[in-house]
Amino acid sequence: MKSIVILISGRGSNMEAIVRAAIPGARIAAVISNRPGAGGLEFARAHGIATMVVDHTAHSDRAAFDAALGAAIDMHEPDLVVLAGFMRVLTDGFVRRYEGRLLNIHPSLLPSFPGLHTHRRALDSGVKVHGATVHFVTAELDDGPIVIQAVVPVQAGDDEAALAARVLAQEHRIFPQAVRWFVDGRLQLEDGRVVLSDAVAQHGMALVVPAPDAGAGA
Ligand code: NHR
Ligand code: GAR
Repeated sequence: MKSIVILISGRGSNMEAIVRAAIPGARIAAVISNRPGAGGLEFARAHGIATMVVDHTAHSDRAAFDAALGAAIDMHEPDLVVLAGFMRVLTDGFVRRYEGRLLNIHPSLLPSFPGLHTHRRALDSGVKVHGATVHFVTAELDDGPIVIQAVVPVQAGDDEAALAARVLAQEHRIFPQAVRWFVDGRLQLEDGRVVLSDAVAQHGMALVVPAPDAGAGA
C-alpha cells in the first residue's frame, strides 16, 4: 500500500478527483492546507481523511513555513506528496527533501505560462490550444520534468472562466492517471528525467483537440 499526502489551498477539486479515483494500492493519508478556510478540507473530512492546516501566515518566512509543512507531511510517512491547487512557492530545501515523490498539476501547457493567471495569459496571447501539465516539482517554479499533459482548444468567445472549466475537466483526468502510474511503480524520476515503464504510457499525452472542422456542420 502506498501512502499519499495531498496539499491544497482552496476548492480542492483535483484532490477530490484523486480521492474519487479510488486507486488500488493507494491510501490518502492526509490532506493538508495552508489556508484554514480551504473548501477542500470539508470534502476530505466528510470522506474520513485526516486533515491538517499549516497556515503560512503564522510563519515568519518561507523557510519556517516549509519546515512546519514538512513536519506535518512526515508524520504520515508518505510515498508520494501531491500539490493539488497548492498556491505557495516552496523552498529549495523542501523540494530536495521530497525529490522524485512530489507531483504538481499546473493549469497550462508547460513550458508555456508558468506561474499564475495562466488562463488569462493564454487568452491574451492568442494561442489556439491550452491545457494542463502534471510534472515532478523541482526548485525552479513549474519547470520540473513533465509526466502527462492534456490539450484543450481555445474557442472563440472564451472568457477566463469558460477556458478554466474546460482545462479543469482534463486536470481531473490526467492527475489521477499520473498518481495511478506512480502508485503502480511505473512512474519514476531518474537523473532528472521522467521514466514510464510502459510503451503506451510513454506517449504521456491525452489529446482532446477536435479535428479542425469538427462541429462546423457537414
Ligand atoms: N515550488 C517549487 N519550488 N517549484 C514548483 O514547481 C512549484 C512550487 C510550489 C507550487 C504550483 C505552481 C502552479 O502550478 C507550485 C509549483 C504558486 C505560485 C505563486 O506565485 C506559483 C506557481 C505555483 C504555485 N504563489 C504565490 C507565492 O508568493 C502566492 C499566490 C497566492 O497565494 O495566491 O508563493 O501554478
Ligand atoms: C487548478 O486549476 C490547478 O491546476 C490550479 O488551481 C486550480 C485549483 O483547483 N493550480 C494552480 O494554479 C497552482 N498555482 P482545485 O483546488 O479545485 O484543485
